[in-house]
Amino acid sequence: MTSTVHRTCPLCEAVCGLTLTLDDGGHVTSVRGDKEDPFSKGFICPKGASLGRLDEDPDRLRKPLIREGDLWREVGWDEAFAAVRAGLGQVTDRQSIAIYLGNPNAHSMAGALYGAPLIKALGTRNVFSASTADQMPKHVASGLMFGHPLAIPVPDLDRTDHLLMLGANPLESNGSLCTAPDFPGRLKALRARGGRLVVVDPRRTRTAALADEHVFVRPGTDAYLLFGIVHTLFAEDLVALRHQVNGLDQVREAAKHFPPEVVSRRTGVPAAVIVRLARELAAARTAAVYARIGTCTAEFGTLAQWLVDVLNVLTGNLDRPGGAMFPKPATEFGARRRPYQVGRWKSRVRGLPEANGELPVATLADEIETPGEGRIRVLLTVAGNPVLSAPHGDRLDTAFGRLDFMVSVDPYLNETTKHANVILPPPRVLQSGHYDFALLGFAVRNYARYSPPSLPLEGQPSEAQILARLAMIASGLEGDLDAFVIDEMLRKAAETPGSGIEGRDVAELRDLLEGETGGERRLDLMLRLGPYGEWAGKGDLSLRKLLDNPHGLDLGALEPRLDEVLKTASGLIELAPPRLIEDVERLRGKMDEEPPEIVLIGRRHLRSNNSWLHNVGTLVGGSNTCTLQINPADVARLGLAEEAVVRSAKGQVTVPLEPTDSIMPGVVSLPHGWGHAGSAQSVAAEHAGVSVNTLTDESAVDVPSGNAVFNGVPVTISPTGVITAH
Ligand SMILES: Nc1nc2c(c(=O)[nH]1)N[C@H]1C(S)=C(S)[C@@H](COP(=O)(O)OP(=O)(O)OC[C@H]3O[C@@H](n4cnc5c(=O)[nH]c(N)nc54)[C@H](O)[C@@H]3O)O[C@H]1N2
Ligand SMILES: Nc1nc2c(c(=O)[nH]1)N[C@H]1C(S)=C(S)[C@@H](COP(=O)(O)OP(=O)(O)OC[C@H]3O[C@@H](n4cnc5c(=O)[nH]c(N)nc54)[C@H](O)[C@@H]3O)O[C@H]1N2
Ligand code: SF4
Ligand SMILES: [Mo]
Repeated sequence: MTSTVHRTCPLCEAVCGLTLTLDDGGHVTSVRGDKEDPFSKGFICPKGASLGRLDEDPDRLRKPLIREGDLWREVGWDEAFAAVRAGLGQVTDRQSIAIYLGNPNAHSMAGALYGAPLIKALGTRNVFSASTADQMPKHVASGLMFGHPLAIPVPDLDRTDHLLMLGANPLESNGSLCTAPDFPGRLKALRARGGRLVVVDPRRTRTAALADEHVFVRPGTDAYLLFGIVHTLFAEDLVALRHQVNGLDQVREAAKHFPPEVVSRRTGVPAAVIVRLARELAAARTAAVYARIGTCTAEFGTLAQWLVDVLNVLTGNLDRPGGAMFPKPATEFGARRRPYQVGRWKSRVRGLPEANGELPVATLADEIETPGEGRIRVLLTVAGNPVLSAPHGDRLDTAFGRLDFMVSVDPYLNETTKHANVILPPPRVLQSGHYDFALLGFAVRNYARYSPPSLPLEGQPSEAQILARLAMIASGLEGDLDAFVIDEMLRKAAETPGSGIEGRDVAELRDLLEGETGGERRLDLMLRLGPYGEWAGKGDLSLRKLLDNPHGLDLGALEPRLDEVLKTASGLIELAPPRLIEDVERLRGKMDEEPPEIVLIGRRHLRSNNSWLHNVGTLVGGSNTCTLQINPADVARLGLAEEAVVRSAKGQVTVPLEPTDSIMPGVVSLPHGWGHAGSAQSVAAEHAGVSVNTLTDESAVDVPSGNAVFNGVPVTISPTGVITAH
């Protein structure tokens, strides 16, 4: 007997619907794209197709582990949690505890629903996450411009006439901060309907190859390029505002310092091309500018993210169909926030600014190593592998060895979790419910889909239960965390005019919620109170409705909604936030700087996922290997052979070369997430590679956001000196 289940793929931001066949033992016998999913329409990529193999990986932990010296002992859950309680009990100063929340928290219900309560229970400001190795510049720019860090406009991919894309390669990554299953198909459709796609990247990527035009840019210089475009719009009187804004004059003034002929020297983009990019953007019937990781994890990440939306505003494309639009996710509801601020507190050692309640992961090692009050002595990691993914991760590898106590919630024993005293493994993906609380807020169509667990838990706790239990241990409270959260939400909504349940009885409403678990009941509540919810009065969405529609529900094309989204104190778009105008001085200061001879950038491969899919045999090898892409002219100039030594201010690695003219001379690229030598994961150990974050520099950050800088790292390259026999 086989059974068929439908569920959302949790492996990347594209949220594809999958159809899986399971045998009696719960073994996955096939994985296909779900053709009836109205959003992904049957699309699947090699990672999704390997979900069964990943889920059944024999190296996955199934029981908690406690480390005793260098040895690991499998233990029961009660013993594991008792060890956590004892470990956390050692500390009296809450500030000496830290938490790192890794990328998969953005993909799990547990991360979305229990991450915040866990942070609160820990009572520390030492909160770190993948966000400061990723998109924090976008949050800061959006927070300052629109008043909310999650007010992130996405390109209206399916309707735009012109897409200017910088530092993103969705043909490999499947898209980011732009949830769009079958991103490649959507780009092809854009071109097929006569639209134009321009890609700006130091590499001619697969996405660039599909575009109408590819523009090579020197790494780390996108803010200059974007300013050159802004300059041209003003100089040629091409500004076409559609919204009332604050700060137009300041932007015009700031842009005067960045004429195309000047920024051309820094960016390597010819002035005539910059001018043309501006004219094309202005002339397009509708257009969107979209920029991702290549422009975020850079020295001027926040300025670049800001200028992207400055361009969307100046060309009249913000908040209109075909332009850059704000999605309306089903679990959003109108909690009022104070105007956005950044830098409300600073990190202890380097004085780096807080953003979104977090400190930069680039300073985690400082906070563990530097003595004094508030030194981090205890660390919790949830779904993260910062030894491989944080800047200069090698230093964290040493620093983690100095902790008094460490707990990791992770299905693998890996480069980071090997330092833990206790590892708590979440159950299989198929045993977990799935709803994309975070990613549906960036979707190019409004859409919702819930996947209940496909297999029973068989005695172990769900990841939600693990995190809830950790929160209870940390807070010292007893009771049901979900019931507490639900009552709080209901109480607030009952007091809020226009919530749809104003003045109603909390206990009576609580009884109406459906769901097998606290997490499901919280989802039900958020759906009902959301913009399509049965209680908010504009629809009939609830958990029940999603369960009745296992392929997902299309909630329509994006619609203009700036008025609802704007949360600035002025009620206007802040086009020139003072903090960013201040940072423009830093940009100007480096305008005439001589670029290093060679700089390092990153890249992603279709069959990769940051640091953790290398143990699935079908996903490693072939094109997905850890090689240094380098222009053949550099290979010749530097006298290199098959391998080379790459050195930075922080470390060195020896890597095989992949000469290719798809990368600019003077730029080399290494993917991140490798470096599994000696790993307990057998397949990953065979395909170890080296960690690019041996080379990256934690002392360099994007100033306004504290974000890590992974692109534009100065390196030198030399022959290995090994003579190969022929
Ligand atoms: N040089 C360089 N470094 C980079 C980047 C780059 O481009 N260049 N990219 C950065 C970016 S964008 C990001 S997001 C970070 C990502 O870096 P991290 O936040 O460290 O995340 P991952 O590397 O994806 O590691 C995920 C961990 O979560 C575990 N895991 C997987 N699924 C689950 C689950 O369901 N529950 C739990 N509890 N654990 C799970 C895996 O075993 C693994 O240990 O890396 C950053 N690092
Ligand atoms: N297959 C796969 N998919 C993934 C991931 C993965 O590891 N593998 N990771 C997921 C995560 S966590 C994220 S955040 C997203 C990221 O999604 P994307 O942003 O699409 O990430 P990349 O594919 O790394 O594309 C970044 C591009 O930026 C270019 N670049 C580097 N430096 C610069 C620069 O200074 N300027 C410009 N203009 N371009 C530059 C690189 O050459 C690269 O082509 O992908 C997600 N999806
Ligand atoms: S594109 Fe992303 S969501 Fe879709 S199948 Fe692949 S990994 Fe899963
Ligand atoms: Mo990321």
